Amino acid sequence: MDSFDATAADRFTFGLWTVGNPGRDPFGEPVRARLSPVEIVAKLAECGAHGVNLHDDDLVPPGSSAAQRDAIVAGFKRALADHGLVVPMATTNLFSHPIFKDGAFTANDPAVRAFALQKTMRAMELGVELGARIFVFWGGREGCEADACRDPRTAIARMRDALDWLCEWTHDQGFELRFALEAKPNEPRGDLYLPTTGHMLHFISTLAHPERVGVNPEVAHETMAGLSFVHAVAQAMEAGKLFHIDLNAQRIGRFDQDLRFGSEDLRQAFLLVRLLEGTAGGPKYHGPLHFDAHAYRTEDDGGVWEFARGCMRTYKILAARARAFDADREVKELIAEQPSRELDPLLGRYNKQNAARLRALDLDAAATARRGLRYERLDQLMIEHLLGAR
Ligand code: GCO
Ligand code: MN
Ligand code: MN
Repeated sequence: MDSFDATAADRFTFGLWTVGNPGRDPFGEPVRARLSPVEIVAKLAECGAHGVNLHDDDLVPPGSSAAQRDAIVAGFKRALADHGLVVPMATTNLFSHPIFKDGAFTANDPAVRAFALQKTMRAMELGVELGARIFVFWGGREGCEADACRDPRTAIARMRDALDWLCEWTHDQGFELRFALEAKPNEPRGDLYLPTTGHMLHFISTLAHPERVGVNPEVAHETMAGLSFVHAVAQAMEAGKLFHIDLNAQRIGRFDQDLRFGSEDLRQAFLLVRLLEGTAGGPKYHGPLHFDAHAYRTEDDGGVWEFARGCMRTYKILAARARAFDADREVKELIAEQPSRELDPLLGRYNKQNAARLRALDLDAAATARRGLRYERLDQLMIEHLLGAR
């Protein structure tokens, strides 16, 4: 045990489906036995996690009777209490059952949409019963291959109807649930609707109750689209919409890898942790730090817990590196370095007087353009901190 091992105060969470992933892939059968939710709770607590999240079906197998459901939930609650774990987030599986082959909330068949809403209402009741305050929407199969099957505008309108409906319903139930929308560009469908966090942020502004809805960006998903995950998260934070986050690792151009946090693109991982921890200034993220990742298919159960510890340790190591980087005097000087701040107030606010002053300014474009910005040095310092050389 060292200072990088996790404790509950670190707010780390895992999904039942993450450490419980048996290693099935499209080409091969499971390589590990399924762990029960109660076993997972005990193991996660031992590793220093703070919470566990779930899809409805991860805990209560589809087709369970009401009595079976209640017994499973009671047993799970006992395990949570015994091991001091919480359930900050819950979600619905709207992708495994064959009925969802053409999507859930966006499917053409109203019977599918009705089933999806009903399943989500029940999943919300389960989540609230377990204490969840955040409900994630990942549109697993909300997309298409044969694009002519539906006008994409209709798909978006149906998604809006479903979310508005569920916002009203949770309100009527007195549930204090906030919704977090998770974007993904493709997989398992050829194209998924609302494919990036940016698409989601705009979509939220069109909802009837936008204040109850935010985003759940995932490292792998924004990276699959070739975009900067850090910028997506920053935009969500700036809009007050980062309700939850899915941490993992991914290489551009690949299938959704959901790898151990920090195991690819350490540079993005460093910048992400720096942003979330606010070591460079600005508000920090206070929500759960959720790992939506799974162990390599090469691993046995021991490897799964190595994987879980690795996600959390890497986060904490990167947080320490980010603090050191932002406390470095040379780094501070390079970032603060500006020829003059005196134009900032003028640029920050339009009024007629400022417009007239700006119009009349004598700006030396050539001199400004000649100035080197020293970003090479700044970036090298970042790399040296990241590599532990400073
Ligand atoms: C993926 C997704 C899922 C969702 C999860 C919660 O990797 O394809 O990220 O893992 O996050 O289903 O809704
Ligand atoms: Mn995810
Ligand atoms: Mn993923």
